[in-house]
Amino acid sequence: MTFQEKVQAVRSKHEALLTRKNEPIEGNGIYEKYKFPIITADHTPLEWRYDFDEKDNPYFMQRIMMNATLNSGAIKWNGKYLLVVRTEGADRKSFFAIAESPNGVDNFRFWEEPITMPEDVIPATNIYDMRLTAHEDGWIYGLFCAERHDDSMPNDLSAATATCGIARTKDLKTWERLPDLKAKCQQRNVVLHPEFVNGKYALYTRPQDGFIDAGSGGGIGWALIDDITNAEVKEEKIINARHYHTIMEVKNGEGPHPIKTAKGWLHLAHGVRGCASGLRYVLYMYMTSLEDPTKVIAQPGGYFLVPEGDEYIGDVMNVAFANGWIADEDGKVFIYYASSDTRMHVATSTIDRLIDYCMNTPEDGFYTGKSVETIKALVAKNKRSLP
Ligand code: M1P
Repeated sequence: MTFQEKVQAVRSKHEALLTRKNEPIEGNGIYEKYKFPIITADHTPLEWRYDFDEKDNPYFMQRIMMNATLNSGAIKWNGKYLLVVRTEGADRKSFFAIAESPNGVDNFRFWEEPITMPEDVIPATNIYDMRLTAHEDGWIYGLFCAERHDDSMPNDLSAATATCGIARTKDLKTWERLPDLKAKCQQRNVVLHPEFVNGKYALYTRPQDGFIDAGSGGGIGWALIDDITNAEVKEEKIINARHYHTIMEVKNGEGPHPIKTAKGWLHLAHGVRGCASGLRYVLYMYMTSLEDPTKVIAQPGGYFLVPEGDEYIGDVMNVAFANGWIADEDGKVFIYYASSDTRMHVATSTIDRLIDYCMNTPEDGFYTGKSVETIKALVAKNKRSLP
């Protein structure tokens, strides 16, 4: 093959992938997953990966390889479905890049260049998992994890710290970096609530003892912030706690910011438990009160969405993770989740179905006996209602 023929072959294959039609697969009544992942490393622009100059790249090899496209923030913007994709190169560095789709389920195409995220005082080694919030103050905020080496352990090359980075934008192209969140402990999975609460900015937090270990962190926290341009967690209370022998025994974390509905705030989060094969990350939902967003009013037991089939396989196996969803005005909801820290997927549902799921799924009774009682109560109900 000539150089030009190789270029042509790669371009055609790429275009076919980008324009591949997606279709829902049979759902569980709560949501429908889709046949194909929506964004993979292969979706990233060829110009990021290849040098198209034959003189400099006679073998037409990839000069910069991409490893994964995962945990993406989401927003509807000028009628398009936009994901701020955590894109990871072969060098393990994540960066943010926007991919846009006309319909939310396929034809995702990256913008020409990744986002240049300004640094805080100390540059971050890695940044990832942005949660987008179009706040009522008029800005679009991106809160993300800023990871740095933990210099208090100079001999441990794996020792790291997680801090919440904060940036804001009006056009998703130019970002203003604000100082990182100040807190008494490490923080990951921090999310900005879209409305002021008592005149203050409100954060969902996830206090943690170490970089990986949530330890005594307790669960998803809530903190009011006086000044977002110099944000500090002064007081924090746990609003969604972890519990022994549940899907969130080891840790949990808020997903995207909650969706406001007539019945309360709909939340999507991830829960983690340990097992022989390592950590298992699944998604779960809960609802909080409109009058008091710190009060949980519905908490279905167990998981909402888990990795299935090929979704189990990837860089970090057995992981479903979501930090973006979009609710359309007609009530359709696009849930964007990553599988096994490798690729992005979509599942669709509606506000009404998600509320029904949250309000009518039995809670976790925390004991096996309770689970049996719950099943038997349903059997009895069905006996009464069936002809
Ligand atoms: O590897 C699974 C996930 O692990 C972390 O999530 P958490 O903070 O809840 O432990 C994050 O690094 C996340 O990006 C990753 O998907």
